[in-house]
Amino acid sequence: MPALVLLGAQWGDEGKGKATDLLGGSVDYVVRYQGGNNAGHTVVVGDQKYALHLLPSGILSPDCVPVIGNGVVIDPSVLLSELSGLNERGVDTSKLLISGNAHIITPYNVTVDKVTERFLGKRKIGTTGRGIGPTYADKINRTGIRVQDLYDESILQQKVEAALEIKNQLLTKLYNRRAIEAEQIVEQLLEHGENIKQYVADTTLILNDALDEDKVVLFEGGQGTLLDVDHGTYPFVTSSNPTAGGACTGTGVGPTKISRVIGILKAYTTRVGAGPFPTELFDQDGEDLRRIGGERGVTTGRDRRCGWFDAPIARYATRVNGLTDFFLTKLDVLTGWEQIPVCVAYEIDGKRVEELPYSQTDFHHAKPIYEMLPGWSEDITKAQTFSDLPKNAQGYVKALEEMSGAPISAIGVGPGRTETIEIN
Ligand code: 2SA
Ligand code: GDP
Ligand code: MG
Repeated sequence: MPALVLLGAQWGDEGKGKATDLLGGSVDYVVRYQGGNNAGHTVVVGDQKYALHLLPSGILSPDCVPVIGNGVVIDPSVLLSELSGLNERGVDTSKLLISGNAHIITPYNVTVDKVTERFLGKRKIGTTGRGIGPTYADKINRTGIRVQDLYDESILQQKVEAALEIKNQLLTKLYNRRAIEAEQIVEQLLEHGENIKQYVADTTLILNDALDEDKVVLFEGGQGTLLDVDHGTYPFVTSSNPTAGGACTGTGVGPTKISRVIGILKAYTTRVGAGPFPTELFDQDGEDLRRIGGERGVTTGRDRRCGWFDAPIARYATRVNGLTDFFLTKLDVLTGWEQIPVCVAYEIDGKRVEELPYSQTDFHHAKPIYEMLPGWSEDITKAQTFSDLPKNAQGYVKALEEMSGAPISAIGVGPGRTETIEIN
């Protein structure tokens, strides 16, 4: 088992943090490959709860090397405060490695993110306001600042000035804001550079060497398949590639090294921010899923939109990621419903459609076609094996597996490490 990818099969918050932590004990490296501190990954270890934003969830496994790959965007002040927060709680973070090619989220990227959302008004994306989109835009525009730039003052100065030339036009002329001074930004970035210097490395070389030595590397995705800038519900997406291909471009490890791609799949569906969501619930069931599932943004504290399970989404995730298996999470949240609706297909303009439509107009018009599955009322949080589950819960899992196009190899029945059923 050389390299494996673990990613979100829906719109994020499927429980990737818990799943990564679970595998953390048996892998040598855990690598974030995209996104930044827009992510919020929750890990519960015993009575301790950790909310990780930028650091890979493997940081909580003492023998595992946590890596931030080149595809990630890094806000250095957030990174430093996350590190010191973990240190205060006794977590050893000294093994962390950061790619020198990763891009830096600068204060002006955060400003542009926030003012753009305000400017868009009703058409806003509902971003996390962490500067993610503008930082990736700078990367693609070739006006970005990389980690390695923090160690060459003259280059940094030139790059920040060049980036601000356009941004200040935008801020002052369009958004009616004050211009941002390069001097102060450069000073701050140089200081951050010194503070993170000990972690900066050629992570691509290290990871490929590790794989050559038969070490196990886990790539941990942030957000989810439908938030992917290419394969998601564009424009209501994040600005990176959480899908499996992103693990290669975001780390410099080739696809031939990856032997397993695990999709984390919630037993129902949630989404944060704007955009289409066919099974969204606006009634008491939606409220109940939110309350019982604790569906609140880990980064922004926003309520998550909730709805029933959507099988075409799961099938789509299987297809675009080449999933080998799923971890089904939060099955316990569905305990107590007499019947559980599951979306098996859509009705679009009067026609039955089995697969996720590529046309966003069609997806906006998609109405879920539900099949009702019988629920269960027994507490399942203590279940350790598949046969410990009530018959109807077993039936629900089997039905989802059949509809989703890949086997389910683990089931989450609670937030804790041990509240997991592994299926061989
Ligand atoms: P951005 O900030 O540019 O990435 O926002 C673009 C869209 O991507 C969504 N997005 C997320 N969706 C779910 N979870 C995310 N992480 C946090 C969490 C979210 C939070 O774990 O709860 O706390 O609000 C995440 N990050 C980005 C975002 O909502 C936009 O729709
Ligand atoms: P991520 O972004 O995919 O890592 O997910 P989040 O941490 O944003 O949200 C998932 C939430 O569900 C967290 O609060 C987890 O502690 C919790 N969680 C994960 N798996 C399970 C599960 O099987 N059951 C329950 N009840 N909670 C879970
Ligand atoms: Mg999350």
